[in-house]
Amino acid sequence: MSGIFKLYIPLGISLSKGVCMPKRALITGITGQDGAYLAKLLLDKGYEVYGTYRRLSTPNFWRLQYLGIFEKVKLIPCEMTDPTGIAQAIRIAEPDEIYHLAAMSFVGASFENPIATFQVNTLSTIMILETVRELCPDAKVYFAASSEMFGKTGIEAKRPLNENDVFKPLSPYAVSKVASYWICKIYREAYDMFIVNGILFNHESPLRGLEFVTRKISNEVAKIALGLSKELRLGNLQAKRDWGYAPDYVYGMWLMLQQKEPDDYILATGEAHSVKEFVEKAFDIVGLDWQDYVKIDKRFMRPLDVPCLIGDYSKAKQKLGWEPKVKFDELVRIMVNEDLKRWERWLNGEKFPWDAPNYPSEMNIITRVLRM
Ligand code: NDP
Ligand code: GDR
Repeated sequence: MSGIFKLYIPLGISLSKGVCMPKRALITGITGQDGAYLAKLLLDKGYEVYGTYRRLSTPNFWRLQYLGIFEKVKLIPCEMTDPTGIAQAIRIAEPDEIYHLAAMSFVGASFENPIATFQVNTLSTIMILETVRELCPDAKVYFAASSEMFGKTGIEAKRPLNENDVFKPLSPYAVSKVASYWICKIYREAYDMFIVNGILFNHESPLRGLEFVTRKISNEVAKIALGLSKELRLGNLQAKRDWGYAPDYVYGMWLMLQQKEPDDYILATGEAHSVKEFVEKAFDIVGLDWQDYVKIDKRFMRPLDVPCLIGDYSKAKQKLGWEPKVKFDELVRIMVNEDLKRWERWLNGEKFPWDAPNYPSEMNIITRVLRM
């Protein structure tokens, strides 16, 4: 494998048996928000980028197309519950760096589908580590851990959380990530592998999935402003999150794999804002009063919800030189303005890679919550 006998030099080049070769990265979940931004970053750095996607009856490459990189990445079909597919993807890519991002990433849905959440999120991580150990033990691995793992600690600590705080998860999703986090640490120590846990707080962008609250708000506010919608139905408005900008965070992922020693890092902004604040700011941007449009709907309440999560990114700042560039106000502006532009283009009859017109109304989705 290419990872074994290499001497690493900076950026996207590695020296293999005296020959300069582009570094090879494998991204699981390249069709998601982070996968797409990370692929763009690595291509810009000269990497050869491989990405796994799952076969769907309708292709889901809009983010890669939106960033203009669809033709530049090499795609490998791979379902994250299939060990053969995972081994095959790693064999094909012969990666120097693996970014394991694929996951059932929606916390709310993990209450609906806890078993699938574990199968996809936790078993896939073990399968990847086992395959790397067997085939390319020198490959560096990034695992997408999450602030959601802190759960109840977020309520008890009443301060920004750091890498030494304990995990007290409050969702099946969080437990699936805690299990993966620990398996990553175990493989790192037991087999001396380069494995990093990136404990990332929420990060958003115009490429965020529509079921996540920030994009749900920016998309619906844009539609309301243009007369395409009349209301925005939400759950817990009091929940506070530490929201950053996804392109800043994928840069942090890359930095973590460029260090001499593997370690775990938090990426965050150090500020928390409530869902209500996000809503107010978003409606302000289009000159409307949120109270005229927002309705509370129990279907968007979770059986358990972490009330507040704030991250302390000082270790990443000190060791990686990483800092978030985009903070809350600018993030809301970027997202609302981008969704406004897209709906305006759509009204003008333009076609471009974009998810919103094909997204079903959430009112048509029947969940367990409705039956409780
Ligand atoms: P997304 O939901 O946007 O992307 C998830 C990716 O995983 C998609 O490519 C998706 O494919 C793929 N995937 C899901 N299930 C499977 C499966 N069964 N087999 C193969 N592929 C699958 O998530 P993000 O990009 O926002 O997040 C990336 C990672 O970081 C996730 O692991 C998430 O849990 C974690 N994370 C995210 C944070 C955030 O704020 N964004 C914060 C902390 C952690 P498809 O496109 O087909 O659905
Ligand atoms: P989160 O993000 O659960 O933090 O997970 P999400 O945007 O789904 O929820 C944030 C907070 O908003 C509240 N909320 C609503 N959420 C949604 N989705 N829809 C609503 O209508 C709504 N109303 C209020 C939620 O209850 C919650 O408190 C994200 C994901 O990216 C995870 O993969 C990642 O690990 C964590 O961030 C860090």
